[in-house]
Amino acid sequence: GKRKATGNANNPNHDLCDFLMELADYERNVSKNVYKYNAYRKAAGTLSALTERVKSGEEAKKLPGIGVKIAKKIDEFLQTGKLQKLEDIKKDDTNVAISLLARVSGIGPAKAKELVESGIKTLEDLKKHQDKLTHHQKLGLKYFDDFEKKIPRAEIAQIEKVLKNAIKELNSAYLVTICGSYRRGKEESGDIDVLVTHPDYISKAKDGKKKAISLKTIVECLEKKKLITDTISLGSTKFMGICQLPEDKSKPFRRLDIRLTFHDQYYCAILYFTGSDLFNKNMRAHALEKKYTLNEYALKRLTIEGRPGEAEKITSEEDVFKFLGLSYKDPKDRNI
Ligand code: DCP
Ligand code: MG
Ligand code: MN
Repeated sequence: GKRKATGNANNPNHDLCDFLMELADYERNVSKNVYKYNAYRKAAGTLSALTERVKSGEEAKKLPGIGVKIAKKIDEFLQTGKLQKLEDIKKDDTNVAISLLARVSGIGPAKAKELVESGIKTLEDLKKHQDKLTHHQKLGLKYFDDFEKKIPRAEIAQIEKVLKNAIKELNSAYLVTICGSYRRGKEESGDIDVLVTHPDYISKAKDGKKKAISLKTIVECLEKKKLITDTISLGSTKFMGICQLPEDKSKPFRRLDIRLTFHDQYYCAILYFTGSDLFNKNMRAHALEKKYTLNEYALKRLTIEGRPGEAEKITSEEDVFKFLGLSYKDPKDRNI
């Protein structure tokens, strides 16, 4: 898997965010410490939202998600222009190799470590040992350079047009929403996250009625339109694959995810897939405090025994915020 972006290039704390994200990657890919991974990411997220340059660790410590240890690292970086811990990590070839291989789509930290321990340390090595890779990992390797490139907002808007036209040609009642960082208004995205539903596709409907709605049909249609170029995996509700703008073959290949969700679960799904993942985490924690459980399917009140009850009737994202006693947050304000 690859690295997440924090903020933009004109962020005055860009270099600090970079070193925190490098530490985050190291914790995820090499140490496999998810706790530290999230802590560094949260701190980077906080700094990326500032409009002023941080002057000291002391000052940074007052901000959410920055404690004593990260404050000390910020001081070291501000004073010396580098971080010894990162320099040491980078001196170790094994760390560097694991981090590189873990950037291939489909290769996780465990697989990256296993490969490096078997002597495979570069993308060239990997190309020679494709028998050790899954279909997904082979595609990740093939499109390694393209997948490292961010997708400009304008290109996603073009892809959105092609996608919506094609799906609505199939059946005009389909509802299509591009979620993820694009919906949060980001200028660049790592991939394209699409959510599809249909008014007839509801969780309690008879199978016969549901059959008319099919993700496979949608995918085949998008292949015919030359938007989808490869399939990583296709299930009844989840497609993972690769697309390219049909009208411009000079454009990179892009990661595309499509999920088909029940109409009565659509707004919980939109909320979830709009993210950010940290925003979702906070919202789920808040839900628990209010004795609710929230996921990508439903919002359910917890019984006294702590078991989830019936799903609440949700017909908009606003509904979820209301049930939880929160004021509505626009997608662009969910970039934490
Ligand atoms: N998501 C989540 N928890 C995860 C992974 C994903 O809550 N562990 C949700 C929130 C994300 C959304 O799914 O915003 C889409 O996942 P992406 O990995 O595509 O993340 P983004 O679209 O936010 O960022 P990027 O621009 O990197 O694609
Ligand atoms: Mg995304
Ligand atoms: Mn995605």
